[in-house]
Formats: sequence, structure tokens, C-alpha cells
Amino acid sequence: MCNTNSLYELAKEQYAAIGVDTGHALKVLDGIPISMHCWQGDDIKGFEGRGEVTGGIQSTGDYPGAAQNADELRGMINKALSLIPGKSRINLHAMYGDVQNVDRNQIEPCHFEAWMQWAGEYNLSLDFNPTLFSHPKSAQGLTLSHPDKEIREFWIDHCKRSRRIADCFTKKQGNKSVANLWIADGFKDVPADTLSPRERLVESLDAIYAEKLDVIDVLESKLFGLGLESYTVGSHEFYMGYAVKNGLGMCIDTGHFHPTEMVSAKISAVSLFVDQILLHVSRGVRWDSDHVVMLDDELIAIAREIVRGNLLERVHIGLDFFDGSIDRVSAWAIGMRNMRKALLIALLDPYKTLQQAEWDFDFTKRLVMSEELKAMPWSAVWHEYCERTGKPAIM
Ligand code: RNT
Ligand code: ZN
Repeated sequence: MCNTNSLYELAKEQYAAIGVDTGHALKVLDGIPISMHCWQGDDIKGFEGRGEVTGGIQSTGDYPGAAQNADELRGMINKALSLIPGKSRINLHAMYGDVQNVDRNQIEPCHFEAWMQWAGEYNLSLDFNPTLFSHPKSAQGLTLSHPDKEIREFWIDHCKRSRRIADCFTKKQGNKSVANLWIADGFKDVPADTLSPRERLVESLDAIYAEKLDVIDVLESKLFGLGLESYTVGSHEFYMGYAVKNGLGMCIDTGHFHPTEMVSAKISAVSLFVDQILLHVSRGVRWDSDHVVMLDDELIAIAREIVRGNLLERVHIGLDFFDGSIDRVSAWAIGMRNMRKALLIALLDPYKTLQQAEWDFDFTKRLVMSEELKAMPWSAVWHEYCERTGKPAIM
């Protein structure tokens, strides 16, 4: 007879033989928060009644069932969470509040009352993002770096208010809300002046972050967007510099670099100079296409960098993809489960042994072990985890 428990017992022994404690790995795994992005549920449309998505991002596909209102979206999230083991957080965007007739420069914590109540009921913590796209005042492709002071001020105001909403989340939930800022600002064609928009962005950011609040502020860079192919004001170098200089955090999105550039290769370097990092885990196919996160080599490499670098307290994991061509609830569950599977695989590594082999210049042992690890029975440990947490081992 082979039930999942006996498979786990066997796996436990196999891991013990290489010095890995599966029980400890599961305990650590269960406590790692992963922030699930609300915008997968409605194809990034939001509830302001606008409907059109602009800002260089796009969800494609017409699978039925996109959320039409916040109650529907929360219902879908609850359904997804029933399939997802471990500690989840929910990542909101400003356009998802009760904001039908409220412009972006008027949002208040009260517009997120229903979300806070729901989060309290299900013991979830909330993260937040201002929304600087899909709006008439972002239509020219520039927001915080716009040459018109009035437009800049509108968005500065929106961002300040967004940080206060995140601060309110922090107070309610008893842990810090991550407040991420991403703007699409850029040009379709080759700019004449790449400096001035960046100077204006620095000024806007200075104004936004002047107020000290109890949130984890992070800045998200990008390489390019649809219709904004030639120049991005908030590039990686720009935000890395601004974050280091001003003691802010960085958001690194896996789809925001050249296709051969790996985010897993950046984490340890950034972690030495930036205290708080948010990951937007996504999957670009040929470009920043935001496909559902797969359990691929890069995802496992990212999890290993976090675990091996002892960065679980400083690297916040969030997902960021939007696929409208498949069932949206399943899309969430697939991505969330894959992220946690990758973390489990990383936690089951005999890292100290690998590290020692490397320090001894025994690269043969390092390669032998790394390759053998690929055939270790982590899936039996995953099944055990799902069983213990009351979630389906197989969706
Ligand atoms: C866009 C960024 C950003 C958005 C969300 C909706 O390229 O990745 O994080 O996906 O803010
Ligand atoms: Zn992102």
C-alpha cells in the first residue's frame, strides 16, 4: 500500500540522509507570505467604470468570468485561496476601491473599507499600488514626469493619498503594507530629451515620499511598454539610484528586463544596497507578456536566491501576471502554488553542503549534488504540505 503519508515518510528519510529536515522546511514554508495581485481577476480594468486599459500593459483573451465588481472579485479571490496553501496577502490597486465617482486625487481609506473588512474576516493582509494608468490624465504617456505642473500635481496627490491608504492598512492589519509605485511614463519613439522627464520625476518622488509613513515603499522600474518602446523614464538605473539615495525599497518585476537578463541574478547584488525588495513575479514570453507563472528554472532560481541569501524578511514576494485566455481563478492558483513549490524546493536544498563544496573549490561535488537534487522527492513533501494545510495536493 502506498498512501501519500508513507510517500512522505520515505521522502523525509531521503532528505534526512543529505542533512535536510523536511519538517523544518515545511514550517518555514508555511510562514512565507506571498502577495496575490487582485488584477488577474478582471483583466486590470478596475471599478471606476472606465474599462479601457492604457499605459503599455495588456491582458489578452476572452475567457468568460472576469469580475465585474468588487464583490465578485473578492468571491473569486476566496475561491482561489481555497486552492492555495500557506500565508497569502492580497495586493490591491487604487482603481479597485469603491471609486465609481471618485477621481484618483480624491481617494481615501474609506473607499477601501469593504476590502479592509473582508481582509479582516479572512485574516488577510493588504498591499497597495497607486494607479497611474488607464486615466485621461495619463493619456499622453507621462504622469509624474509630465511637463505640465498641474498634471504632475494631480498624480503626486494621488500617490500621497495611496501611501496613506497603505498606512491605514498597516494599522489595521498589524504588519506593514507594501506600497509599490509603478508608472508607465515613456515615449513611443526616440526622445530628444531623456534628462528633463527624469529630473521632473525626481522632484515628484521627493514630494510623494516627504511624509514619513508606516509602509514599505518600493519603486518599480521597467524597460519598455506597448506604445512606449523607445524610452522609459523610470528605468532600472533611475530607481536603483533613487532608492539607494533615499533609503527606499525597490520592486523588481521579472518581466521588466531584456529577455536574457534574469532577476535571480540581481537579487543578492541589490540586497546589499537596498533594504526592502518587492518581487513582481511574472513570466514574459518573448516580451513583458505577463503570462501565468510556471514552475520553471528561473522561478526556482529566484526562490533559491531568497532562501540562500537569508532574505525572507527583506524580500517580499508578489505576483504580477494577467491572462484572460484561461480561467482566472485557476490562473491565480497555478501561479501562487508554483511560487510556493519553488520556495519548498529551495528550502529542501542542503545549502550548507553545497556552499562548503564551493568554498573548498570542489566544483565536482557542487555539480554532482546540484544535479542529483533534481531527482529528489520534493513532490511527496508538497503533497504532505497540502494535506496538512487542508488544500488539494492536485488541483
Ligand atoms: C506593469 C507593471 C505593474 C503592473 C501592475 C498592474 O508593467 O508590472 O506592476 O503590472 O501595477
Ligand atoms: Zn509589475
